[in-house]
Amino acid sequence: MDDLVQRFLNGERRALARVISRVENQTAEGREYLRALFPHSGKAHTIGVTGGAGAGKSTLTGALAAEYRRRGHTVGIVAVDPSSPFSHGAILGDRIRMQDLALDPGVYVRSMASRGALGGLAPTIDDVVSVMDAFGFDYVLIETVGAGQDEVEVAGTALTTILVNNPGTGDDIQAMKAGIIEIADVLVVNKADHPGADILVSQLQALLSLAPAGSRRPAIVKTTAIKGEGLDRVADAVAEHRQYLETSGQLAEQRGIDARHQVLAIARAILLERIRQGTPEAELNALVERVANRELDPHTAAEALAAAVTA
Ligand SMILES: Nc1nc2c(ncn2[C@@H]2O[C@H](COP(=O)(O)OP(=O)(O)OP(=O)(O)O)[C@@H](O)[C@H]2O)c(=O)[nH]1
Ligand SMILES: [Mg+2]
Repeated sequence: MDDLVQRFLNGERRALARVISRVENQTAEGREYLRALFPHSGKAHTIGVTGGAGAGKSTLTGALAAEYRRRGHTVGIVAVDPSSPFSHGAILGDRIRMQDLALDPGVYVRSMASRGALGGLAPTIDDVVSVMDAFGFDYVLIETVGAGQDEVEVAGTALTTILVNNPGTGDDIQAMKAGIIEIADVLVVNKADHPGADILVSQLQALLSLAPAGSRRPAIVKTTAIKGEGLDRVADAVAEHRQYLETSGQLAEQRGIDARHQVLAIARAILLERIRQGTPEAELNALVERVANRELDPHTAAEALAAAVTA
């Protein structure tokens, strides 16, 4: 193990790939690696890229990575959507091709299934991000599919969250009303080559003007990710947000929130796993049946399961 850790710390990509696999599989060995490497993390700026299906998250992530490379930074990418083009090595855009990124030693791309072995989403993503961070990438970009819980998860994982919107869909404004806008640190209007981009920008500006006085207004940036356009302004907006986090003292606060979120998410996953392991299937079935028959309420049943493994 020490040898692999050493090669990892020396910057060998093969060692990185092996460590990520172990960590992702949530083996005891993986946890040992994480324990050894975690103290080396905490230096990267982590960026979550979220938004609706097909909004251009993968394209934008690739184009943003290319922009950071132009600026001389290294980039790790975690793509958390199994349907993501990253997992198929597909073309990302006219100018930025996955192959270019894959050949660049300053970029490392890792696709992940959206569910970990324990059935929990957050712990494994956080762990893979920590490993990439520890490897020394300046930026770690995390693409997640924008449905349901994932936005909340990515917001908890990344220091800066980019929300990708598209003109002419109408969905976005609905999503904003549902409170998703609150998680966005940078609002991107992608597919600006389509009609309606400026209208969407105005709508977003109007929405932001309703935010409570004194709260930070996220920047709104138009991009045509497929042509690599607007990414310099996205990178600037991220830098501006980073600056804000530092000067407002929120960076330290955010790290505290993230650490708490991670520890509790892992503790929850451990307890659930213990309950699954420690409860014979027949016993679980019997308990569930009593709940279904209204002989027992679900809280009492769950308490019984938890008590059996935590006593
Ligand atoms: N016209 C136009 N098309 C774009 C732009 N950015 C992405 N696309 C296209 O939009 C489609 C979806 O892009 P992706 O990058 O795969 O979007 P995604 O959000 O990652 O999609 P999922 O991960 O499947 O939810 C692809 O056909 C892209 O080529 C853009 O700026 N303009
Ligand atoms: Mg994608």
